[in-house]
Amino acid sequence: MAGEAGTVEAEREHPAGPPGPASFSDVGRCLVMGVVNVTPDSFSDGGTWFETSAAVEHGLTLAAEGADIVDVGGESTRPGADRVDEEEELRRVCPVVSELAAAGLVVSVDTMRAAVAARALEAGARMVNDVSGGLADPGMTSLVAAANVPYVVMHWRGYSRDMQDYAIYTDVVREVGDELRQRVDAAVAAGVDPSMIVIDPGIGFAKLHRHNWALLARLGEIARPGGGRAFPVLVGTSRKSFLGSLLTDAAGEPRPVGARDDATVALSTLAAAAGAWCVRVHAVAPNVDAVRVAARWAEARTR
Ligand code: PMM
Repeated sequence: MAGEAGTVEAEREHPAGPPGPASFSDVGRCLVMGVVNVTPDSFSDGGTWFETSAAVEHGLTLAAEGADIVDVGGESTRPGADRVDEEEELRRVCPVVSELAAAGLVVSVDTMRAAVAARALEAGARMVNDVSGGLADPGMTSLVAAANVPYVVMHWRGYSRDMQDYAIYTDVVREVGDELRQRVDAAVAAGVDPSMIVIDPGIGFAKLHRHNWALLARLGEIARPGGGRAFPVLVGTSRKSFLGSLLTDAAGEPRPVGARDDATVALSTLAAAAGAWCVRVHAVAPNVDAVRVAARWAEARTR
């Protein structure tokens, strides 16, 4: 799924270089996106990076650990979360994007709002990560089309408050693929260049644990939603609750959020070996090791 033009380093030196996802990925391996949640209430790290200075510091640390992209978000999407208003989301996100972009990092903005995406792009973000795949804001796809930046289209069925009510599937891989196809078609109809689209099965978003596992086991099919052309795939499993439920202790208690990074690393290795374009993670350093191992393993397999 890797592309042909440029490296992330080259992109940092030549910010006007080729803007598509292919231009980020000629590092010969799956990319690693580090998470910077500027929120008080994310499930994984809520509150830790809520102050602008702490969030900037954290983004710089993730880049120093090898993150290819840092993903800055100001709205928690944990199951049950209420929406944050637009002004507050802008207040959280823009200064952090601005400082990280000025420091030369490749920054993506994790938002469902076109206005936030627009301001973040003005502040230097180079990619839009929309967990709603264009469903939450009808202005998002035309904004992305005009900006001509990489656009992550995630599978989504509703806002976090009640999304788990929609975790109903007969054949989850086929249905997620068909719904992603619809979102991709809508984005292209709005003018988004297909080569700018990255797709994401939306692990944990309107999914039961067994749905997450089915999707992860069949990433190759997800890459070709609806059986059509292949898109780069981004996978976000980091610290999510299906890992906690898998790794119960002797008393049957789920593994706490802060102790799920080793399992995340295992999944990053598997996802990279399956051809994922990028993994979105909180603990960058061990996941960079994982995708490097997967790349070397894949290389040995082809010899
Ligand atoms: N997961 C979260 C937030 N944003 N974006 C994409 N593209 N894919 C994901 O799986 C995803 C995301 C939730 O995790 P967090 O609250 O720890 O950031």
